[in-house]
Amino acid sequence: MTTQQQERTLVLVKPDGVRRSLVGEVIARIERKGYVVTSIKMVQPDRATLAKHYAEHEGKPFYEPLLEFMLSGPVVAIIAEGNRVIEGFRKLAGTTDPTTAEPGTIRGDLARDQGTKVVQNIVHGSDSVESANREISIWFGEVK
Ligand code: DAT
Ligand code: MG
Repeated sequence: MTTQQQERTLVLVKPDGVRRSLVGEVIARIERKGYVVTSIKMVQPDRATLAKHYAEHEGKPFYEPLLEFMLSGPVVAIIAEGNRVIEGFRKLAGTTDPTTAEPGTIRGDLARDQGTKVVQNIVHGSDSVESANREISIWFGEVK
């Protein structure tokens, strides 16, 4: 736990979060935790970018609804840095299903199941160092 693991993670504020003006709320939670936002941009993603980002989910029942949802409006892409930020941001985000995500987390406090085919849960966060490097290069065109 004391080992230095200076990391970067890719955070997306998804279209539901942007529509609901929760960009500042997400950034505030990242910063209050002590992580540093080092890059940020708003983008209207295209299908090819999203297909790369969500390649691991291709073929799953929620894949097409997921891409449609992510195409439904702009997203804010953020690189956050800090010791163990990959795990730390996933904890800030809460579990995937917003109904059962713990209160105190982004998803637990701010999202709910809307009965749609894909869960709309405000944020994405990379789940490993490999994913973070891959996703940062997809959204920011660079590798660590
Ligand atoms: P996470 O975003 O928590 O890493 P994931 O990578 O498994 O979750 O899935 C990507 C997104 O797809 C997730 O944020 C919401 C949606 N999703 C995942 N599993 C789902 C399911 N069983 N039904 C509906 N949507 C789902
Ligand atoms: Mg994931």
